[in-house]
Amino acid sequence: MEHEHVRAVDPAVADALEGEVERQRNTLQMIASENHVSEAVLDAQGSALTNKYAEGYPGERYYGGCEYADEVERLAIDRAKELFGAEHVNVQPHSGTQANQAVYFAMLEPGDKILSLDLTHGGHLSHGHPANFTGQLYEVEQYEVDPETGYLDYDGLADHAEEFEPDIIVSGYSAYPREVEWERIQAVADDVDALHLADIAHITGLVAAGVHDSPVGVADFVTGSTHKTIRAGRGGIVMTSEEYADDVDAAVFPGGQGGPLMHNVAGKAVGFKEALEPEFEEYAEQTIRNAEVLGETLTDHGFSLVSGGTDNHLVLVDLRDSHPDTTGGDAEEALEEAGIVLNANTVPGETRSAFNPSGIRAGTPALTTRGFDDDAIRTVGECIARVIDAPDDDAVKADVRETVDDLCAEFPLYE
Ligand code: DSN
Repeated sequence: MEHEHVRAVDPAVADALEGEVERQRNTLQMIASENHVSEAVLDAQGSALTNKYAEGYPGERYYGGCEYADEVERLAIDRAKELFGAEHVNVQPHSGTQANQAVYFAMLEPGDKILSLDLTHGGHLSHGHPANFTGQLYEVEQYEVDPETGYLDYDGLADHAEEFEPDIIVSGYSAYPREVEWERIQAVADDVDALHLADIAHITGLVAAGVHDSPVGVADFVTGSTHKTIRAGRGGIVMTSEEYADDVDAAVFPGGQGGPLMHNVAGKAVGFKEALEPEFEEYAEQTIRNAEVLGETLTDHGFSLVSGGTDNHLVLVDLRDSHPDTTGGDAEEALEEAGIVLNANTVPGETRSAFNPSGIRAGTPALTTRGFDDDAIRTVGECIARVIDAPDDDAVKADVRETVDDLCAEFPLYE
């Protein structure tokens, strides 16, 4: 990737862009919310559609010259409908958070009640955290995972909902390694006459491929981001039934956004096309298999996993039992020095701060895109264990860095 046009104008930015490509090529990306999109998606996102204003929706725009914008947006919508089996799809949200914002804005009044999973138990800022607009505009209470098992406490959620009487229950998570039983949460929502928003940002690709149970057709609203496991253009998506279609569309535009980022909508269309190919299901299956192997390898080395394992693309490691003197931040930093990039993460029952919590979260979507198989992931798991066992040992980190170099050469990126 030469970025020759940027280089001709702005060598400083060209250096940074090339540096980023090299960083992604030469290190292992294990942040569970990240992936490597195809060059086709990159191409679409870097297209002249970035110049186009297309406020409105296909066939009903507030600007002229929208024939290609219309075509691209219709393709993105039709492909998303096919992938997810959704009645109505809005592909304009700039991000997963803005997709959630659209649902809240469409259905809630300020002061209405949200019941969502606590952030330290795997939830998301946009589900009602006090620092987020949701925590300030709405009345929020939060449910938790079972402290013993690490699984969602569905009975506790039901009791909490009965007592709190929320207007909306939010499901779908950022750091929850287990399959979600959408119907059980829907039953709770039905019992208390609440709406149900399922935010599948992390698992959009797994749901599209049919390797994780789908909330589409179960929950009233399903939101997601489009650049994580599904590997399409960067942004968000809202899916709902015809009943709420107009409200959601009006909440996205003009309610919360102006002109859609049409270059990203093009990236979504291209990525969705790729996700409709049979190979994508194999990719999604291997992503889950890789997370399983990673979890087993870490468990074999004495690490504790929240919930004891994983059903999806990520593992959440609680370091407090196995490495009480090592924080998530220490582990993240030492691993990055060895060429493995992941993030420190809070864990259920967190006893440290969100800035330097007690766990790490590791995901397999990006490595699986590079072709990592069971053996390669086992090697990665062993590398992670070696570094966390000795985070200050430079010789260990240098040795692991060599293994990382070998893996990067064996599974090249953006050749
Ligand atoms: N920040 C993303 C994550 O890492 O989970 C979600 O928006």
